[in-house]
Amino acid sequence: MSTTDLTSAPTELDRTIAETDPDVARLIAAERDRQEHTLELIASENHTSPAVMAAMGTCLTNKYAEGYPGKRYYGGCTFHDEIEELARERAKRLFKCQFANVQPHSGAQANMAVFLALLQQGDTFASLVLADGGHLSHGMKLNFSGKYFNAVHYPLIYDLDDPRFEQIDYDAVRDVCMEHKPAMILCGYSAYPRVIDFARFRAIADECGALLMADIAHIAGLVAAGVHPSPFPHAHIVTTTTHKTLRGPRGGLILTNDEDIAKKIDRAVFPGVQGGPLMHVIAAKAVAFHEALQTSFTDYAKQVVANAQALAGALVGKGYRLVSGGTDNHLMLVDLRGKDADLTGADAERWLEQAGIITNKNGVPKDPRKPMYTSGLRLGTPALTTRGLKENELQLVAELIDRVLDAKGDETVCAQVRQDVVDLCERFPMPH
Ligand code: DSN
Repeated sequence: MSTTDLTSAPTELDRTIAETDPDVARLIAAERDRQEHTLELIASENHTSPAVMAAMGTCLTNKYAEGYPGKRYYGGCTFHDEIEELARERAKRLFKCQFANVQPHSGAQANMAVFLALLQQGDTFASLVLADGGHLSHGMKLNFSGKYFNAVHYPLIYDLDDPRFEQIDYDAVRDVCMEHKPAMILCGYSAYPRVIDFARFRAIADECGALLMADIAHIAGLVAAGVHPSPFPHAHIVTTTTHKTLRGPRGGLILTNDEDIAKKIDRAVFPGVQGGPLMHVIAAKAVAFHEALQTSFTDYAKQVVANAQALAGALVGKGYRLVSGGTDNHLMLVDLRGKDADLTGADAERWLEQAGIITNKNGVPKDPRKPMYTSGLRLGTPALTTRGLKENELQLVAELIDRVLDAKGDETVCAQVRQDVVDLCERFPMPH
């Protein structure tokens, strides 16, 4: 296939939408082509199964179901009760915990509900220095978490001579928490490539009298498959998204083993921060949890990590510096300055996109550049692993990335790599 002819056959759904709205149908088809013919390396993205996607496009979107199973504010919720109950039961089985709220529309809304449920306005909480891999909802000044609560931050290890360079500084976590006595300690990150020691966080939380919240949005699929240690029984409260390594629909989820916390969370999600639940998305979550409970999902999660290690090893072999030296999970953070002092994450992201390799610029610890430029590039393997790529192909992907960056985005080189990307995509199609 030529790179100028990237069209795939219209689906039944395309035809249905096109009958009413050809403009939107054309854009959806174009986006599907884009996804089919590019390599998705954004660590927080994935390709859901056709069953998950189909569940979202159903009549369930027509219904208001404010409340919870058996306690709704609208009639006609019989099947919605069963669907939500199924989703809750499967989530509990998947993460081996006692309580689940499947209604949060997103990870940020799940986090907002936790703050509302467990903290008072102005309370102090501790989280990782945001520029070192945290998330907006972990205390960024413009976010609710930074506006209405007092965020204090713990650092990574920045001493080059320390073998744990750029890993969480647990001694400093303890120092920060003993000094500020936060009501809650937050762990779990958006760009942290190493295993999180939840037991150690819990010991610190107990010592300073804080609750421990784990936001496992990125690693949820790895946790569900037992490929990353579980935050349970250590965390009092766990939040996650459902669409990253967990490979479900775009959404959020809150888990706990504590009945009292569970009651507060239910009230905080509804009516605290949300109205009607997105029942079509909750059905898709149920389908995704069912998929994640299968042995094949464990194999998938193991391969995600093996692929990340293959990609990381190949990049290091080509002279790239990875934050913390490597990865234990699905993602890595490339410090581009190790290869070329002038190279920014913004340039790398743009050039790679021209070659059909989709990534995102990301700050590295102590990054002197602004977030719109950055010195880093975040890469993850969940989506490529879903397509069936394995270690050998990830080494090839490292080669393609290096060709583009080494040529500083030269158009001819990008066009050649683009063709190799399309060939790879054709060999490893997206789930249909
Ligand atoms: N925006 C997500 C990410 O890309 O990591 C975090 O929510």
